[in-house]
Amino acid sequence: MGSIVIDEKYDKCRKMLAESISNKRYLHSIGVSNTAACLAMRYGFDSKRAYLAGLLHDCAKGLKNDELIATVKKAGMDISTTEYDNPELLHQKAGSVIAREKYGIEDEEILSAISYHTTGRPGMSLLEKIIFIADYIEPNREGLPELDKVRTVAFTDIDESIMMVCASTLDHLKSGGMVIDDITLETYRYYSSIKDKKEN
Ligand code: DGI
Ligand code: FE
Ligand code: FE
Repeated sequence: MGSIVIDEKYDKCRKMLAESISNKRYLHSIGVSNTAACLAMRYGFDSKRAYLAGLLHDCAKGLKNDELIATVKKAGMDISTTEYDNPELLHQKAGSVIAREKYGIEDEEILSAISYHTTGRPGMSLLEKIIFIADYIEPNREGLPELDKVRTVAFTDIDESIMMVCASTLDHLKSGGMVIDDITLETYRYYSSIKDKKEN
């Protein structure tokens, strides 16, 4: 249902996903997958791989906090103090573990795009950028700051759109008194400096 990619492999992933996250989250994932496929066409990346990364980016959203921690720990990945205190952040790392183990994804670029879709990171790969942005601009998103502008800029200058998303995430975290992860701040600084360099 709701797919621009027809392939048995994707049917199976969609079915498994629909059974493990809420319907709202599933529709968001379909939105991200289709948006990621379009951004891939624009920037020269394989659309089907982008589609799959978008589809699975939030596959760990159905897990409770203790399950997120256990999943990431079991895979031998590090958990920072900030992540322990805000386990919601761990759905990116746990998502890559589940995509590999449950969905059988072996494509390391896809797994990495899932791993960094919430915080981003400095020097993201093209697919990481595509998923980071698609997550923010997909058609079902509502009420985020400057959404229409970010949607336009995403298709003209993806780095600038990342800087805009990072800035609005930081504002949101600050106004809600939430802990800002170092990597969230580093991503913002990195993409702001790219913008500054382009302007000078
Ligand atoms: O999973 P989604 O809702 O589709 O979107 P996402 O993966 O970008 O997660 C968004 C949430 O992540 C949002 O509630 C803010 C939170 N977040 C992002 N960066 C940070 C953060 N939360 C904390 N505490 N610290 C961060 O640096
Ligand atoms: Fe997410
Ligand atoms: Fe998402």
